[in-house]
Amino acid sequence: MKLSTIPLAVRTTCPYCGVGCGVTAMAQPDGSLAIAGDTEHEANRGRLCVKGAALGETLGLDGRLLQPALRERGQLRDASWDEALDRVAAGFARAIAQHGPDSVALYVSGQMLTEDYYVANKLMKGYIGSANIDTNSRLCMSSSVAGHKRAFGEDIVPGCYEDFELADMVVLTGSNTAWCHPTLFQRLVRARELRPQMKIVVIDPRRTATVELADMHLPIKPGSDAWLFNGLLCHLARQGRADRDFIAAHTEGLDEALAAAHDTCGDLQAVARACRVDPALLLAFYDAFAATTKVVTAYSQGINQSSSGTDKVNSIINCHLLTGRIGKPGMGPFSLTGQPNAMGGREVGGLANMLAAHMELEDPAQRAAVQTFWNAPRIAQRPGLKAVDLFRAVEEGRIKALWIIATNPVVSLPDADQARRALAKCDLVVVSDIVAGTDTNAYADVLLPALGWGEKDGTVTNSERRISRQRSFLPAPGAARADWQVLCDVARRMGFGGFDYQSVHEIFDEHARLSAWRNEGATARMFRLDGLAGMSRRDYDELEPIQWPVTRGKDGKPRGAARLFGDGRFARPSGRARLVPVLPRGPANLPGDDYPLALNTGRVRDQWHTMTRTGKSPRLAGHVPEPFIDMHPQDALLYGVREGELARVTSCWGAMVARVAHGGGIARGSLFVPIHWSGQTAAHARVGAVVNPAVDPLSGEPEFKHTPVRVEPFGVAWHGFILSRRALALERAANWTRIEGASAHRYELAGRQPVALAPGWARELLEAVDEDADWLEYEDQGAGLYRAAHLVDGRIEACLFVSRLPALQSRAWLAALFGQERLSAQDRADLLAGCGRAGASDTGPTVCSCFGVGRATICKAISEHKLVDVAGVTACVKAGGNCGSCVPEIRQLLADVALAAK
Ligand SMILES: Nc1nc2c(c(=O)[nH]1)N[C@H]1C(S)=C(S)[C@@H](COP(=O)(O)OP(=O)(O)OC[C@H]3O[C@@H](n4cnc5c(=O)[nH]c(N)nc54)[C@H](O)[C@@H]3O)O[C@H]1N2
Ligand SMILES: Nc1nc2c(c(=O)[nH]1)N[C@H]1C(S)=C(S)[C@@H](COP(=O)(O)OP(=O)(O)OC[C@H]3O[C@@H](n4cnc5c(=O)[nH]c(N)nc54)[C@H](O)[C@@H]3O)O[C@H]1N2
Ligand code: SF4
Ligand SMILES: [Mo]
Repeated sequence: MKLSTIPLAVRTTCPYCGVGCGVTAMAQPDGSLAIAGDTEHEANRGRLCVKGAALGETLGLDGRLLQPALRERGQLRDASWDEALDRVAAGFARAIAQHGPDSVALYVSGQMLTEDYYVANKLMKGYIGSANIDTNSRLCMSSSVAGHKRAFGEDIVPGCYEDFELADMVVLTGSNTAWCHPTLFQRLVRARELRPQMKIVVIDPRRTATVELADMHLPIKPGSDAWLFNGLLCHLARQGRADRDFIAAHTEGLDEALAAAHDTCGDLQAVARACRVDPALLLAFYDAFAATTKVVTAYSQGINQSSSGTDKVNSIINCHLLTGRIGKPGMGPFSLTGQPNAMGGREVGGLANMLAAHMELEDPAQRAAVQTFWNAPRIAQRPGLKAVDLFRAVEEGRIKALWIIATNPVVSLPDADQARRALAKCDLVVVSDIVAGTDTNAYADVLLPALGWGEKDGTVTNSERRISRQRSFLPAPGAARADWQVLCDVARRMGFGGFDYQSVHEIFDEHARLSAWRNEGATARMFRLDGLAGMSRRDYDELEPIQWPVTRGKDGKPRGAARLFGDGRFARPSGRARLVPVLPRGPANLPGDDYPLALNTGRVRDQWHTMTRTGKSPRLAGHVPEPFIDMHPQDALLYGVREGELARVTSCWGAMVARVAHGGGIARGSLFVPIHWSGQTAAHARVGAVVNPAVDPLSGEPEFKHTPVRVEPFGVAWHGFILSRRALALERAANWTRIEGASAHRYELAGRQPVALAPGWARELLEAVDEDADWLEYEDQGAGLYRAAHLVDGRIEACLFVSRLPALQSRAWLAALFGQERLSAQDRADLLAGCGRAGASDTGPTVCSCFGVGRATICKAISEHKLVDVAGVTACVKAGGNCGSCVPEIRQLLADVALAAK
């Protein structure tokens, strides 16, 4: 890519997780781009995790959607913006005219910038007059939103990242922080190095990478958090830890909450049974929590993604309210947000049950306030459909036109095959994305190319309420345009005024002014950006990261706030926080005879969601090169599946296929499958199809962490892999998965037909039809071995290795051949022999992605040099010396090697 036109160094914000790290992008003399952590950004102070560090590798234009496209007679064809926008505006207008405003919907994303989000919400709620705009934050943060509103009266995270460093105990529940919020986790680990008395507790049914660095792990039964925290509430009360003054002055509902907790969780033994943990361990945790004033309880999807997610959130907040441990340095409940702008979306009211600027859709005065401010022709009168219901309404034909922006619901929704059915039936599906090939795009009638990270411009808000600028430093590729511009264009074509913005600065200013609009008196909202209203374009462009609420200091400069509620004032009409009575309940669907196991789903360290961006980086591909089904070895034995072989996971809703793995620290009775693979990267590994669509009754957040399933062998006659410079269509393989290597696509595949039966099949598979090409082939039918390579002008184009067993040759030395312009005679012989020369041995899956160090290299160094700690490993092979994300895995390897040596 030509980067010579970009300014020298631009300070921006990472587009991945909610930590919201500051990034500096620098053009290099060779035209490439160097990415570094912004040392002045408070969130990360110069650190980046490996996903952030690899951003430069994901910006190439291959695979990008560069031109609008329209579907005609089943085929997509390129179109002009005019044509595409007309089609969208006319389609929406027609549906509204014929079936009313609730017959159209927007499904948007926490990866949009605040300015994009603001415009989308304004269009739908204020001008179309329906609240049928929901977002993938429904799948992510909505239980926290609902919990915050019940307890505090407003969706507010009280604390900040510094609290993690100031605390004496940090409880991480339902959060694999080491992998999902890596730089924050590194801050925490460093703080503990400085103050070893500080304790880290992890509550997670799995022994995750986060657990490797924890002082205590409670491997609770999936879904049992509310029992645990209700039990803690009782324990704290019994131990006299209730802060009487704080409770009397600043809370309500204590008696009801305590009564509910006592009724259900008054007995420690009973709680230990409900949570399936050792009572002594539980008591040790309770005692430590009781004895420590400075406690942060941070939580993420193990809490939110549950049919009782909102109650789980409140059971945590209750413990902090009882002890008055909130709003002060080093303490408080802390919801870790997932996406880069999960927070910003909530500020503008992007969810179907919110309005804008933290105003309430169901409050007539606030509705009128927003309508007046927007000068809008109408305003949505009631909450719209939440994501899962929205897609049901689409399938039932109640939604006629749907516009999806910056999310990939065919992969990420629960019961994801339902999402497919819904989109297939919908009259008009519009998709705005940055890449051309996604599972969702396949259902688009109109495809709109969006600007991506580095090209788009605006603001995002991270988990600690810190607003940061994402700045553009790359030219717009092809015909791609910013999402806000496209939304405004459609709004104008639908005849709406109020969308004549010239820049993101104007939108932000309107958003800031709205936050202060009629915001006074007893019901004043705490979310306010008064201090940022009226900024000049230049001030906006130069905006330094700042935490809301933002007021103006005496010097006239914007002043942020690190913490809220420190004065004991909450956003409820009484000014008091509410302890919510919680009656714990288990997952909606429980395992039974047909589906005896519980499926848990989540993330791996180096991939982001559906891999449309991280999937482009070879550096990130090596850590987990394939989808997997992690399960306990005894369960594998029981259900007749074997490590390394393929298995199928089936639920009432759908099925998926991946390779069985052990070692993910999973208890008996559960499976863990990563969420990242889609129809673009695997034949059958889209786990969303298996996930049950049960949701929390208040928040509507799906129960992604718990679906009853069964597992069985996926029988195949052979296993194989392909390295190919060209992307291949592998429809004929029974199963395949794909990742990107440095010079070749890498496919793992498996087939049902015996290889020998179909002569010429391999040439077809590799698309090696060129008669002039070299075709090397080796076959041993008795042993079930087959190898082939396709060369053009001495350069390797593709190769295929097949065996009856899943353990095939190392891909590392083969991949190296793709870096060569010509293969030597020795290379050709090696290809047929199926092994590289000595010294080119496989280093195994990547552990340290920053320095590309494999597992085998680390294990060898540990045993040869008798290494005993991570520092020793780093000194010897560099692994762990940069972002630190792999430190937990290095610790695990140190333990494994020590165990093996005994
Ligand atoms: N590498 C990477 N990082 C990411 C993302 C990514 O795609 N890749 N995505 C970002 C986004 S949008 C989000 S929302 C966050 C998610 O961040 P996390 O929530 O930390 O990640 P998950 O892997 O979804 O799930 C967290 C843990 O919850 C545990 N869990 C399951 N059931 C229960 C339960 O009943 N109780 C408890 N206590 N724990 C349970 C799971 O075993 C899992 O380890 O990550 C963000 N960061
Ligand atoms: N089974 C299971 N499913 C889950 C979860 C789970 O834990 N388990 N977690 C859920 C959670 S927490 C989340 S957040 C979701 C995430 O799920 P999705 O939001 O569906 O996943 P992404 O891959 O991030 O999708 C973002 C899409 O937007 C595109 N894109 C990127 N930047 C831009 C832009 O600037 N403009 C536009 N228009 N498009 C852009 C990307 O190419 C991509 O196609 O998944 C949810 N689904
Ligand atoms: S921790 Fe999150 S925000 Fe920071 S670099 Fe990594 S993915 Fe980006
Ligand atoms: Mo998320």
